[in-house]
Amino acid sequence: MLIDVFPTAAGAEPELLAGKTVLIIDVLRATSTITTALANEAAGVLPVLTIAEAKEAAATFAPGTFLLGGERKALKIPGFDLDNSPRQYSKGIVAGKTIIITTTNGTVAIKQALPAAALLIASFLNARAAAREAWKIGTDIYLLCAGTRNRFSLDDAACAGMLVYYLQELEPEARLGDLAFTLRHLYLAYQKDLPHLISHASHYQRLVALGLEADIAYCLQQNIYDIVPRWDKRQNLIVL
Ligand code: 3SL
Ligand code: MG
Repeated sequence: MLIDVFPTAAGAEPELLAGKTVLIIDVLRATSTITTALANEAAGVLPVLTIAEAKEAAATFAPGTFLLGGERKALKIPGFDLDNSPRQYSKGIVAGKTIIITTTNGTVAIKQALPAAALLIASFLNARAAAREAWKIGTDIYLLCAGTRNRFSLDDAACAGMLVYYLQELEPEARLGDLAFTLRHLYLAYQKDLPHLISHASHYQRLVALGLEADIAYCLQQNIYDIVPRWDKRQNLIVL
């Protein structure tokens, strides 16, 4: 089994992901938000690339059955119901609803990986469960970091390192690609204080500047959910 990491959504060729298991990582904040929405009993999550596409998709749902969520420049999109703060996706708000979501990096990474044989959503919130689920499938595993605007993002990379560590515990003979090897060591060096490592991330600092420290604290919790959202080709949705 090969385990490797792509540092940005744009860096992963969809043809390479075809037939593989892909774990999508956008710690701050899209994959943390999607995981939280489904943990809180959302019916499903529909990722789209543009605001226009989100509105078009919304028009196909009955009123009261969906919510529009996501961000541009980390802020709520005018006319949408929710922004990209996982703390907004509480059970009382999302239970039973389909979430149509568009974000700057996370939903781009998800779309990039649609040719994968299995597409799973990972974050610190569900890292152990996500690693176990990916490993059980038994194919090569690619960890696709969303990155920030086509650049390496330390928050996603730290989570990828943790996932590689968990995967290698499950499959000690796994072959690690160069970045998987490197990020596993990064994780091991900082595992006792990941928030300190991630505080150097430019996106972390941007969220702090917007007063979103509570979102960061929420997203950096480890293994609080034992669920793994996955793309369901038949339903065209992310579900549990
Ligand atoms: O990267 C993304 O897609 C977003 O999650 C970024 S933000 O934290 O909402 O700005
Ligand atoms: Mg991000």
